Formats: sequence, structure tokens, C-alpha cells
Amino acid sequence: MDEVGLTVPPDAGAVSAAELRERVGQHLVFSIGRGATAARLADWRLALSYAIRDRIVVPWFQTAERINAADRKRVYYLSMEFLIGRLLDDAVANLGLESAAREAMAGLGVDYDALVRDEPDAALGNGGLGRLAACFLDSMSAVGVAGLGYGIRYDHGLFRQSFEAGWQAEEAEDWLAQPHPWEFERPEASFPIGFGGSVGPGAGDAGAWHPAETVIAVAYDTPVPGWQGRWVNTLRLWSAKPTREFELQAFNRGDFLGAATPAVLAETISRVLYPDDSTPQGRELRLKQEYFFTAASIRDILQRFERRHGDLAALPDKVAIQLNDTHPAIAGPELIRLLVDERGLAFDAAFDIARGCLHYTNHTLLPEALERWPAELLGRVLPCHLEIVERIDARHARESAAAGRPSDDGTAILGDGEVRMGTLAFVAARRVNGVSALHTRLMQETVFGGLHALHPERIVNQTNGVTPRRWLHGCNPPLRALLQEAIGDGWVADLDRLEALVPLADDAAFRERFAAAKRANKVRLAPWLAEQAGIELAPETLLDVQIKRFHEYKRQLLNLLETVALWNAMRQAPEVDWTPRVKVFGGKAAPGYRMAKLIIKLINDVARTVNDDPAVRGRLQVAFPPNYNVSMAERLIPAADLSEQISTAGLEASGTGNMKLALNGALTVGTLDGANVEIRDRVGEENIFIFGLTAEEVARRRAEGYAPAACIAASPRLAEAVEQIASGRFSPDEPERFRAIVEDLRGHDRFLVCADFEAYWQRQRAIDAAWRDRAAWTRSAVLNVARCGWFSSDRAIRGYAKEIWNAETEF
Ligand code: CBF
Repeated sequence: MDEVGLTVPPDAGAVSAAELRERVGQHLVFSIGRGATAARLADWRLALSYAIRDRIVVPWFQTAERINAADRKRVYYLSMEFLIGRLLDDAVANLGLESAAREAMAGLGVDYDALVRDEPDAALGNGGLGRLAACFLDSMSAVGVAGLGYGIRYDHGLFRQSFEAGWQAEEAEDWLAQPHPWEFERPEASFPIGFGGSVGPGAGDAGAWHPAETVIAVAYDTPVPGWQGRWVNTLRLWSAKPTREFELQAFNRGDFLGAATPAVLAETISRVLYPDDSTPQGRELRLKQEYFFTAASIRDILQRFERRHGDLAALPDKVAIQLNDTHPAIAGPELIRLLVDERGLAFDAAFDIARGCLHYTNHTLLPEALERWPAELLGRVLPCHLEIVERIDARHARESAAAGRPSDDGTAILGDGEVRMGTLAFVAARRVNGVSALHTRLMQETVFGGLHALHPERIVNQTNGVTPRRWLHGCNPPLRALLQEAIGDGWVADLDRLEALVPLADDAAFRERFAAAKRANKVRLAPWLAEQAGIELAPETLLDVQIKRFHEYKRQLLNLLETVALWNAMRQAPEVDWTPRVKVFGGKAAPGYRMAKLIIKLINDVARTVNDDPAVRGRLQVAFPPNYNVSMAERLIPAADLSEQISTAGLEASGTGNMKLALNGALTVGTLDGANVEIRDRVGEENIFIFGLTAEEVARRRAEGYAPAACIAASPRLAEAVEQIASGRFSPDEPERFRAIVEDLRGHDRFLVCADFEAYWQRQRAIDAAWRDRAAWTRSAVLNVARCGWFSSDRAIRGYAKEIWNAETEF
């Protein structure tokens, strides 16, 4: 730094509004090339982003120097998804520059809030697992883990959702249509990544691989500042480029399209998040994406290690690699391949080194979500890796036999012509973790039961967490201000300090102020909800939200059936003083998931009917704002009163929306599933609304032969709701529209919606009654906030560092 004459600022946040304003002006002119009079909002946003980024770069270098000087163990977090959201406001808050930024922009005649809203959401993920990765990045910087995230720089992130006549329509998302100011392209950090071809004799005993096709992985680095900018890690995303820009000979022949084809094919690899894998081409592309980013990351990791160390046996002491789900599970075979083929190690030595570094997080027990690749496809795209997988499987079989537990079909990596990626990840990992206590126990007892018996020390739990910076400090200014007055701001870096609020739950004046903060959030939300969904949100109305991906096991349908039954009950008894509610649904369905898309259409049809009905006006409304994303979550969560966490018990691995909502003072209505169990344990039975079958009861009901028709017959209100849907009450233009939903509910009901309906209905009526005693409700809400500090992702990252990575934390 000295060589270029830079003065290093003592701390990233030490900048006045006047200085910042000057820097913004300079960037506007010299980086964007625009004068103030011609500047559009996006130009100002970019200029401010560059000015903020300037504050991060030096601490970023300093962090790297500290890590190198201490030769710290590094943690590499490999994830196909990083659902990051907007970065400007987050960076400003982490650096403590909010008032300086507001003042600087006000001085330039620009509204800071409008700037923040102008930033596109970086939506490089589908849902929970991707958002968890983003929270973990933030926390690794907050607690000072020498961490680096690796993923894919998709040109198009998660699709943009709109509704066409109530049906979900998908459109390509284009977050890179404007310059992305937070990243640095690193053309020097690039690796050739091969596919296909053949395996011949080579240096190692696995044979050398001769790929048929090669693309280049090029790195783009984004600095990730932690709280107060004390530590700055890196997110490195890989973009696919062709080995040659275009074929000159074909071009000279006038074959312009042909000349561009190799480039187009190469770039396809990082073009779109999760291509629809319902076609064979889609599946192959997905496999290539997984290998592409994993292989580039592993090479980068080895290169960084070898710059400083000679002995590869020391790799596990200096490197911990976390596989976020099975998508990067090919890391095991790839690392072994590099150690054997390119470094000349013996297979067993290479395997032991790989297993010393690798760790795997499982995020689901749903059989259809556990990745399996046809061996034929893997062999075609990655022939060398298939051979290595076979050798890993053979070694695993030998180890199992030696332990007196011969590996059977349930514990083998290869079976039925497929490669089971969960088993591969387990076998090649030092530690495997679940993401809530219940999920980890179920992993040990069910899907990974055989492997757990063989390696009883391997599966550990690390319950998920969420970053308090984005999910309380950033998204909830009214509550943040109240907390600041009541307990200071130490909670931002140490969320357990929220415990200090416990006594205040019994302080009527504090409760009043807490309720006022919630009201302020609702008032702030109301115009947006009116614009997006045509809903009038009065602050006294109970705001009931279910925001998450659409999946049958998450049971948006249960919520909807209750909505229909409630609508009926209100119409049948208009004299009753019903608790007014606005029900908000938010979420996307996978483009190829027909049932989930039909449920979305049903919600929109019911919403139209209910919202148009004068008989329930002011009492019940249904809102479904399109295109749920991180920014929408940041709007809805602070305003919510009730959090719907109603999955079939045993199927939601953890959930993190449940944590965000409770942390912002929404009470949960939920099943004993995933982290709901731990939320209940912490907030107390009396401050949460639990209902329904437990995971054990669900398993028993299924084993006994569950018959949903009997549940429907036993509940007149459920029967009425189902019949209305069946008869076209909500779809008069096409009465048969929802036949698939009705037939499934009556005949099969895999997710036990009907079995839990009555318990859910009763709990919802208890909630109506509880809402009327606002002092008691607010007391519960305060206790939720006070006791949810444990759900900070800082706690989770400290747990990973200590129990899985064996890595230090700086703070
Ligand atoms: O662990 C993070 C989240 O991951 C999922 O979204 C996933 O992608 N499998 C799970 O469904 C969530 O329960 C979990 O919180």
C-alpha cells in the first residue's frame, strides 16, 4: 500500500459527511463519467457505492495481511448459491456510515433511501440454503474467521416472478444489466476446467485425464466487511469464459454464428442459476456447473496453500472446506485427483488428506431433494471422477467390512446405476452436520442411519442462524432505535445481549414503545402493500405472513384452506366480533413444479374472491405480492405480527425465516419441526403457538395407512372448503382448474394437510383471542426478541469454527 502512496485510514468508518460527499462527486465524474446535472439515480448509486467500497479495500488488504502473518487456518465455504440481496445499505451499516451517507447524499440533493432501493437484488440463490450462505459470510467477517466463499457468478440469478391472471410467470433476472460496483475482476486468477474425454495412464495411480472440452473459470472478488469494518473476507465467484473468444477461421469464411458457438457454449455454464433440469440437457448443464465451480475453487485453494507450504500432508491443518449441501460434493474426487494425478500422491494418502479437510452440511432429508447422478452421465462428463468415486466406494466397503458392518445398498455410494452424492459427501467428510437439533437427530436415525452406525462421531449439529446486522439492525430501524435506548447497541455484535430485554417485557411503558415500533413498521409497509397487492393494512390489523419457497411440505395449502374456512365462518356469523387479519403469502415455485404453481394460482383466485367480498371487508384480506426476494423480506419481517411455520413435522430441516420473524417480534404459529422446536424451547411454550402432529406421529400415521378422507369427513369446515375448491367456487371460469389439488387432498395428501387442519384451525382461533389482549401479546413479542439472540449466525459460525473447522475466531 505504501508503494502507491496511499494513506491508510485508521478505521473504515472514520469519514465525515463532507469527505464522503466529495468522494461521491469524484466517482460520479471520474468513475462513471457523468456530471451532476445529467446524473440519474443509478449513477448516484454507483458513485456512492464506489465511495463506500473505497473504505473497505484497505481493511480488506489488512485482513489478508493479518491472516498471512499468523498463518491462520483458512475456511473455504463452497456453495452453489449465495442469496445476497442488496449490498449498499448493508456495507454502509457495517461501516457505521449511515448518517454520513445520508447527509452526504442530502447535500447533493439525492434521497439516500431511494438510492438504496434502486440497487438490484443479487439473487444468486433459490432460498434457505443460499440465504444461509450469505448470513454465514457476514458472520465469518463479524467474528473474524479467515473465511472465503466460493460460488458461481450467474449472469442471471433467480427468475423474476410475476402473475399473469394469477398464474406464476417467470422472466430472466438481470442483476448484471448495470455495472456491479462491489466486485473486482481477477483475470489472473483463472483456471482451465475440463469436461468429457478419456482417461489414460498417467503420473498417478488413477490415470491421467484428457478432457474433450475446456472452459476457463475467471474469478470475481467481492469484499465482505464485518461489523465496524474490523475484518473483511472475500466472496469469490467464478464466471465461465471460452478458451478462445471466437473461431477466426469460421469467421473469415463468413460463418459468424459458427464462429461464436464455442464462446456461447462455454458461457452457458455460468449463465443461469439452476437451469431447469427436467430435460437431459438441463441435467448435464447442472452437473457441469457443479463441477465447474468446485474444480476452480479446489485449484485455487491448493494454489494458495502451496504458495506458503510445502508438505501436502499439512493441508488439513491449514485448510477447512465446507460443502454447502451436496452440490459441491465432487470436491472429494477432484481433490484426490489433483493430489494423485498432478502431485503424485498414492490414492489412500490423498483420500486421507481430502477427508481431513472436507465437511458437509446436509439441508434436507426429502428423498427427492437428495442429489443422485446417473453413473452414465457422470462417466460421460467426468470420466476420471467416476473412476475415483468407484475407488472411494471400494475403500468405504473395505472399511465397513473391517468394522463388522459390510456396506449394503443403503450405505454404498454407487447403486441402481446412480452415484448418491449425499453418501459420497458423507464418506469423504471429516464432519457432517445437520442444521437443527431435530434434523440432526433424524439424519442419524433415518437417511444416514447406516453410515452413522459406522461413523458415530461424524454427524454433529449446528443449528442455523441469521445475521443480526441485516435482519434486525438493517431492516428494522424503529426497533433498532428502541433497543439502542433501552440496552445500547452491544447486541449487534453479541446478540445474546438481547436477554437484557426480558425484565422490560413486564414494563408497561416499554411495551407501549415496542408496540409503537411495530406499528411504525406497519405504517411504513401499508402504501407498498396497497400498491403491490391492492390491500389496505390498518395498523390494528393482525399481519399474518407466510413467506418462503413454495413447496407442498411447507403447506401453504394448509394456510389457504384455513383462510377459506375463516372466510366461510365470517360470512356465516357476521355478528361475531372477528379479529381483523391480513394474510400475506410470498414466495416462488420452481418453474417445473406444477403442483406448487397450481397452489399459487389457487391463492390468487381465493385472494380475489375474498378481497372482493363486502361481507368480510376490513376483517379478512389476502395479499400475494409478486417476486418475493430478500428486499421484500426486509420490508415484511419487521411489520409482521404472526409467522407461519407450518411444515409437516420432520420435513423442514431448520428454517431461517422462522428465526428472522421471531427476532423482529412476530409470534410463531408452527409445528414441532426444524428449528421451531428450538425456538419454542427458548421463547417458552406460552409465547408460541404450537400445533399438529410431531415428526414421530407423522411417521406413525403414515405407517398405519393414513386416509385423508376420514379427516375431511370429521371436519365439516375442512370438508366445506375442499368442496368449494372442487366445485369451482374460486374458479367459476374453469371449475375443474384445481382438480389435481382436490384429488390429492382427498386421496393421498402426502404432507398430511388434512390430518393437521383441525389443530391448526383451533390454534388460529386461540391466536385471534390472544390478539385482543394487546398487552399480553406485546409481552410475548418482547420475550421472543429477548430470547432469540441465540439464533444469531455469529453463534452458528463460532460453533462451526470450534466443533467442525478447528479454526480460530479473531473477535
Ligand atoms: O439450512 C438452510 C435451509 O436450507 C433449506 O432451505 C434447503 O435448501 N434444503 C431447508 O429447506 C431449510 O429448512 C433450511 O433452513
